[in-house]
Amino acid sequence: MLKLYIGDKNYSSWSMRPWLVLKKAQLPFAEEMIRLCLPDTKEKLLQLCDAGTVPVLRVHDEIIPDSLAICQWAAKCVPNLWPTDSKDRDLAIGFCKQMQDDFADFREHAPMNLRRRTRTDLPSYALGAANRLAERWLELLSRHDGPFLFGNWSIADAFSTPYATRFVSYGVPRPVRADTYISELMADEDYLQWEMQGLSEDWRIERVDQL
Ligand SMILES: N[C@@H](CCC(=O)N[C@@H](CS)C(=O)NCC(=O)O)C(=O)O
Repeated sequence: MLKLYIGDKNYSSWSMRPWLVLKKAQLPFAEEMIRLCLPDTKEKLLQLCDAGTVPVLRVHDEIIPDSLAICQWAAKCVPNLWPTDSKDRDLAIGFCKQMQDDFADFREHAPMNLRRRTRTDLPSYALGAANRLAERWLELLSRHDGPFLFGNWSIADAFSTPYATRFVSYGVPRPVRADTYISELMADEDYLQWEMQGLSEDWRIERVDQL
């Protein structure tokens, strides 16, 4: 029995990734939301695991924190979640690490907020990070036919999806090919299910909504 603990669907970019991956893997799972930025959020998260963050996957009695670790676990059950070519697989894993660790300036100034639609000018360094990310997408997309980074959909695309929503939410300029990729990610039926549930959350995190 699998249970995925997640944050708010409108705001929790890290939670979206393994949720999409478990859906694509067709692994049945229960989910429980721990709302972020409330006075008791940290206490609840720390009760769940030492990392004190979501997402967390419970597999029987085992607890797996960290979005990439959860996706790696899913790929052990359903290997085609990674590209089949071993070089591509290594590249895809490295790409996911980069999605976690890099582009902090973009993430900070354009936090995931699915219901947000604005044209706020981002500071130049945040725009620079967004441009660098779009370039990385173009580089990978040019190596394969097919709509996704490694041809077929893979965990790398799940890691790109929250960034795709940031480009759209904040009206960040992007090259046409990157825009097509963003549209592809945001037309995905699992993404749309997540988005619909996120949009129906009727509470706000003011600090994020003001950006
Ligand atoms: N590296 C972790 C980061 C997870 C993370 O930062 N999650 C945020 C929610 S989107 C969180 O739990 N924040 C709550 C807090 O830090 O108190 C992962 O990939 O899962």
